[in-house]
Amino acid sequence: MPLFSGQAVLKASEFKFEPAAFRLAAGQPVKLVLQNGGAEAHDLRAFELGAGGTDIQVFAGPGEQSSVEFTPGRPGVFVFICTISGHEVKGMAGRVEVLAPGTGSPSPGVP
Ligand SMILES: [Cu+2]
Repeated sequence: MPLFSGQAVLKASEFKFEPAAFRLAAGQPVKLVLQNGGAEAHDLRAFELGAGGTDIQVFAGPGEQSSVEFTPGRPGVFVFICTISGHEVKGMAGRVEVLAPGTGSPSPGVP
C-alpha cells in the first residue's frame, strides 16, 4: 500500500480505483488528483477524511483529471467510493489509512 505525501494520484476507470488502498499522513496537506481513464464519469468521495471530519470529493469526466487539496485531520481508516449510481457495488470503493503525525508507520490496532 503506497504512502503518498504532497500529492496522491488515483486512476479511475470502469469499475475500479488504482490504487484502491493507500496511506496519507495526518496533518500534512495533500493534493488528491483523480485521473479518469474510463469512458464514464467518475468521482471520489472520502468520508470524514478532511480536517474536522469533513468529506472530501472530486469529480472527473471521461478522460479528464481534476484535483482537490485537503489536510487529513486525524489518524484512522477512511472509506472512499465513487458516488455515481451503481459504481460502488461494481467495485469502485477503497480505503485510506491515515497515519499519526510523525510515525511513518501504521497506527496500532489497524488491521
Ligand atoms: Cu464511477
